Amino acid sequence: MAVSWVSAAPAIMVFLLFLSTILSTGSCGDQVPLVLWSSEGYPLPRQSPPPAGSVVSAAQLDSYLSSALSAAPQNTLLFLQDELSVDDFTVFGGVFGNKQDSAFPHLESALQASSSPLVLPALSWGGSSAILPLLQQHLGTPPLYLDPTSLAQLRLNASVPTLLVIHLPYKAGSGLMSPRDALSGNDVVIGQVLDIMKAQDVLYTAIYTALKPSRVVQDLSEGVQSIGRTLLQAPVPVDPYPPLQFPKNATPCILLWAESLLVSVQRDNKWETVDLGPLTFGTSPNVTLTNTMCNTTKTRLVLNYQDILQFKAFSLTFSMSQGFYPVSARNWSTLDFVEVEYDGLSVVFNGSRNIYAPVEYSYHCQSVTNIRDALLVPFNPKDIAASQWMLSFSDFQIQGFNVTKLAFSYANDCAGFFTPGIWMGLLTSLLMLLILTYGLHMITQLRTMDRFDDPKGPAISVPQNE
Ligand SMILES: *[C@@H]1O[C@H](CO)[C@@H](O)[C@H](O)[C@H]1NC(C)=O
Ligand SMILES: *[C@@H]1O[C@H](CO)[C@@H](O)[C@H](O)[C@H]1NC(C)=O
Ligand SMILES: *[C@@H]1O[C@H](CO)[C@@H](O)[C@H](O)[C@H]1NC(C)=O
Ligand SMILES: *[C@@H]1O[C@H](CO)[C@@H](O)[C@H](O)[C@H]1NC(C)=O
Ligand SMILES: *[C@@H]1O[C@H](CO)[C@@H](O)[C@H](O)[C@H]1NC(C)=O
Ligand SMILES: CC(=O)N[C@H]1CO[C@H](CO)[C@@H](O)[C@@H]1O
Repeated sequence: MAVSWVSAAPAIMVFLLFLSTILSTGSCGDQVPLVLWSSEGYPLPRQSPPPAGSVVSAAQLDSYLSSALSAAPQNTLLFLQDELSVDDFTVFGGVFGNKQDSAFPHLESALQASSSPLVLPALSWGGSSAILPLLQQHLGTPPLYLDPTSLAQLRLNASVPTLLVIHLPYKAGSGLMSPRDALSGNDVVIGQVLDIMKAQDVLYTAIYTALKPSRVVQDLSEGVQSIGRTLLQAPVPVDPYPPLQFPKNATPCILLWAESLLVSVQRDNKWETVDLGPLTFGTSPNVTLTNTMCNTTKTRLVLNYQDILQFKAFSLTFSMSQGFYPVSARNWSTLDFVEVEYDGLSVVFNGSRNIYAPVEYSYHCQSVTNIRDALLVPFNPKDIAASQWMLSFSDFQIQGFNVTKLAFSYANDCAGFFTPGIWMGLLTSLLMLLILTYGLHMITQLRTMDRFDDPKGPAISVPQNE
């Protein structure tokens, strides 16, 4: 063959370049949160937070930092974690007033003590990599990198501005550490540093952010209203049916929509299934909402049916609550429980820390189920009755708070855009493309040889037929 590896090398380089651009542009929609606070009793200038859902760019960060640092103590601590997303604050943070189950007890106390912390839930990734140069520029001092193990030797002089960069050591993943353990390990380090500052009477400004997001979240930059499930945002004619609302003839406080609500029960080793969707939505629903209630912090939607799966009385209850999570500085709503009641018995499934949305948003998920990588887990894992029920809600959307009209707000989706499946598909197609490119390249390089022998030797003479 006349193709050499040398001639194929440019094609491979081009491919690798292509791959790296894809990888980097695929992530530019990702955001990390940033939390800025100052030592106790040293108020930061009050700044209006960015509107919900908007992404803070590097330039906006610059203006936030310059007004914060103009008045704040000049000793600045930058806590950099490898990965962090605003969702970590909800999933692992404590609900307001309850610090026991929080992974961030030190951070939460520091924020509560500080008079006006600044929380930017979504800082663009470009902005987060610009933070160190920006701080250096504002403070006029080079960063000092600090290893948490050398914390004990830290001696600071309050009158000399310093920029301390503390790379938080714990990292989730690689099977060694759960995300929660990594976050609480890092929180302990934050607590130690803050204690040292306090012990040495040094006033400080602290910033907690990350190098990259811990999970890829949806890009909210295009504005809260314009994206998401536009199909359900307004009662457009395309809608197969409107969402279920409660109360019926007034401004609703709860909205629910699903393509299907499948409920299965196991009886004598056989599964019996019913789709409650047609009984719940559409033109001829046969459901009552007795016992449904809502107030500003708790919502309970009870769907009561009759003669379902051979049960006389059957109900499905969705319990939601909302609360303020200090670290993310906003209220989040969670779907806490889904309860199945059948003829006086009941099984309860927990969804609390998996199913959540900012309180102004609705929650949407293509599939909410208690089977396999489930969002709903049995409240009591030992409860045998729970294993005899399967719930599977598809194209599920619920909003229990801040409903203002008969349409869902922007939906917080349970799946980020770049799911593992999408990545695998993308990489597989790129690999195929490489093989194809290489094949094509080989074909174009193919040349018929004009000689069949050593070109330096005498030419072959082919005897001609007379
Ligand atoms: C802090 O720095 C100032 C100015 O450099 C110096 O005068 C002072 O002695 C230092 N204080 C301590 C405790 O080192
Ligand atoms: C609702 O369901 C019950 C039980 O299956 C049935 O008896 C009743 O006729 C239904 N009502 C309507 C309006 O379909
Ligand atoms: C909302 O309802 C729950 C449950 O009924 C109750 O515990 C709570 O006090 C109520 N909150 C308000 C603000 O009414
Ligand atoms: C946020 O939650 C708290 C309770 O944790 C509640 O008092 C407050 O009204 C909520 N704010 C909004 C805007 O819903
Ligand atoms: C279900 O939720 C409750 C309260 O949110 C919690 O106490 C309980 O541990 C949870 N159960 C499981 C199995 O996660
Ligand atoms: C009806 C209702 O709860 N409206 C609230 C929705 O959220 C906005 C922003 O947090 C509040 O200002 C409204 O009062």
